[in-house]
Amino acid sequence: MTDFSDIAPRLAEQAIELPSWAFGNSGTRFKVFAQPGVPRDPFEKISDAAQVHKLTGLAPKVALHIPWDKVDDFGALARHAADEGVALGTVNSNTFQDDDYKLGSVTHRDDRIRQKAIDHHFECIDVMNETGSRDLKIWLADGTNYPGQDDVRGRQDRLADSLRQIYDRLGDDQRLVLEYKFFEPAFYHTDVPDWGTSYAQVSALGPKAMVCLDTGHHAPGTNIEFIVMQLLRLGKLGSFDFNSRFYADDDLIVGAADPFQLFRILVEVIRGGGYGADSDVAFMLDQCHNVEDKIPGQIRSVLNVQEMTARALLVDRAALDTAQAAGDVLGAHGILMDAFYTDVRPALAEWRESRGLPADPMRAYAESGYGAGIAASRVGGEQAGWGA
Ligand code: AOS
Ligand code: ZN
Ligand code: ZN
Repeated sequence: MTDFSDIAPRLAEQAIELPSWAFGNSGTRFKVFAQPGVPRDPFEKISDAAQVHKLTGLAPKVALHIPWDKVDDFGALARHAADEGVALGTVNSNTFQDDDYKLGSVTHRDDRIRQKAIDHHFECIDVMNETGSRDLKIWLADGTNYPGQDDVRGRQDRLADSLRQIYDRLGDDQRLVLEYKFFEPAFYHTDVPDWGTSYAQVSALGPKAMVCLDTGHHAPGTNIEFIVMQLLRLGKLGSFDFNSRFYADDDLIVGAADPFQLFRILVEVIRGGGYGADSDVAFMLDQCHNVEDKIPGQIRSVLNVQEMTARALLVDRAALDTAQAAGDVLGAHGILMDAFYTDVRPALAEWRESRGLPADPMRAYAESGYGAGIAASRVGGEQAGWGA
């Protein structure tokens, strides 16, 4: 098997984007549990995200959500991020919270509402121009609840037209990534339900439009690594939203529900050239921490991605190719499983120390006093929620 020392340099190429909304209070439709010290504004969310990067070296960017992270001066927010040692990343649009969007946003039959949704994306691009962000991520809640409720073909055509208008606004170095999700909040049909629909829509737009794959947005049993392989093969995998699902779109800590699935996904990422400094694939988390502490929840998440990345890098590709070519079914399978079952945690702890990082970032955070500090100092104002 490949030796850890051979893959160590490649681990330094890992960069994971944290979602600003992971640091706000969140919950289910039953209850949002408030936590002490939760940020009161986007500046404090960035400061919390920066702790994750400081202790792990893995999370140099923070993704924003507009309007949840709307500030008067995005230049000031970008400077604050730089002061904290991170940068602003993907801008996520939001066309799912206004009453106007009850029956759709960029697919809506009413020209006024559809234009409002398009204008919101123009506003997001204005934000990107100020923050220096590369990616506009579009996730749409558009869909219907009942057969016959609307003409699904007409909606698809309006979606294409709206995306075209948004795409045409992008700068030369900016991209649009279109996320798919098979259900929720609409339960009969969703306008971008699967990778095929996203791929068809972004392919019609041009080279700056890509697919975003959220690991929680598939039916149980879906072979997600196959989709990863196909999108990389087609040159259209723009970004990931990483999280875990047990049942639906659970948004739990990545690698918690099924570490083996995360490993298999990362094997295909590496196989397809999606990993490393010269890849354009953005690795975002899309998670909420409803009952656990948020900053440690994010630290645990990026460490989980790193552990499975290390295991995936350990796959002996030459031996695997040889076994596959020889038709050695169980031999090939065994080579993959040898890498998966390798406990890389001690080697990663040493790797971190060699780079001036704490061997155990979870423990380092607990001992840092940061959590107690924000709980004591952030007492006035309104704490941010999963939304604003
Ligand atoms: C929604 O289910 C999608 O996963 C979105 O990517 C994301 O969770 C949302 O935009 C966060 O608000
Ligand atoms: Zn997502
Ligand atoms: Zn989701």
